[in-house]
Amino acid sequence: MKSKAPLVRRYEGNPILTRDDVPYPVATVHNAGVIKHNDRYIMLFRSHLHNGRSVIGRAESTDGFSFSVHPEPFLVPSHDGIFAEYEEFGVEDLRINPVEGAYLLTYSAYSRHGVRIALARTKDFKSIERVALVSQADLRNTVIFPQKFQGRYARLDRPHSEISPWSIWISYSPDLVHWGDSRVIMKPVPYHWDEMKIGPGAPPFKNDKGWLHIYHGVFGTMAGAVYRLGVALHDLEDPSEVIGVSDQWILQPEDPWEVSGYVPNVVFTCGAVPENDGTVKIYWGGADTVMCVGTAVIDDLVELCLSVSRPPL
Ligand code: BMA
Repeated sequence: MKSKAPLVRRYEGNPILTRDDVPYPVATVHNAGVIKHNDRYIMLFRSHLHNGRSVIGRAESTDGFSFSVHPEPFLVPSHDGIFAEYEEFGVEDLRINPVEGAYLLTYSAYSRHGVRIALARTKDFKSIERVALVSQADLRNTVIFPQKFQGRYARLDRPHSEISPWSIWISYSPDLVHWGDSRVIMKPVPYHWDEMKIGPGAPPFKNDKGWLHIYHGVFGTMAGAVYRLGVALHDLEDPSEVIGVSDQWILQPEDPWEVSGYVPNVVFTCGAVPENDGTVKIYWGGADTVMCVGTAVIDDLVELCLSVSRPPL
């Protein structure tokens, strides 16, 4: 980029949500899915309880910056059937995926068996229906595209492997429950800002050039891992085709509440809200401790994907 202005303009009121805003006892507030629903912003955020396990809370806002938290958690580990077995250690990092008039909630279900993805559905953020566990262990960070492609739903996710740096994969489903036809579409680049691992971030959203996907990438340093955000553009008709992925990060930990906290040097996104004025509000957890927001111009992010692109694989 020629300009030195930051691509993501941090909101001056950051952090926008902390544990002090939560009416029940929690240690952190972070990694929230966010969506605009009936002109209100709904945020489903993760909190560590004081036993170290996580639950999901709900906050609402009229402007996307100032949120108030519902008195009770929105989603806690299930006590019923198969979900109880696989959510025993907590529920984490929920994404809100708008698909066909409903909101599909994808979240990490932790248990003694590992981490896998659970899918739930809501229309109103009041009642919630668990649909299915949609992956085996170990797999995390699942986002679903808002529309079908040739009759199938598509998702991005991030399986774990010891052989390869953790990468972004695509899978397809006829019914949201059974997924397959999986393949890797984006990998970290050695000695790059995201060389250690990458994973899906906010659910992709559409613009005239493609699907914009804001993801996270990790670099290992002598002082531990640094989590940053990057951006990729997927083909409108074929989301497995990455048209462009920026060679540069768009956000890195800089503010004091991003640099230090429960896990230092982390900015991690699970949600972004595109606005009618051509901007997008990007929400991120700072140091796994607080929630922050910033604004970017969508065309600038698209331009970055196309102008300083690197091979996705
Ligand atoms: C990842 C996930 C995220 C977390 C990040 C930084 O592996 O556990 O929930 O924000 O690490 O700690």
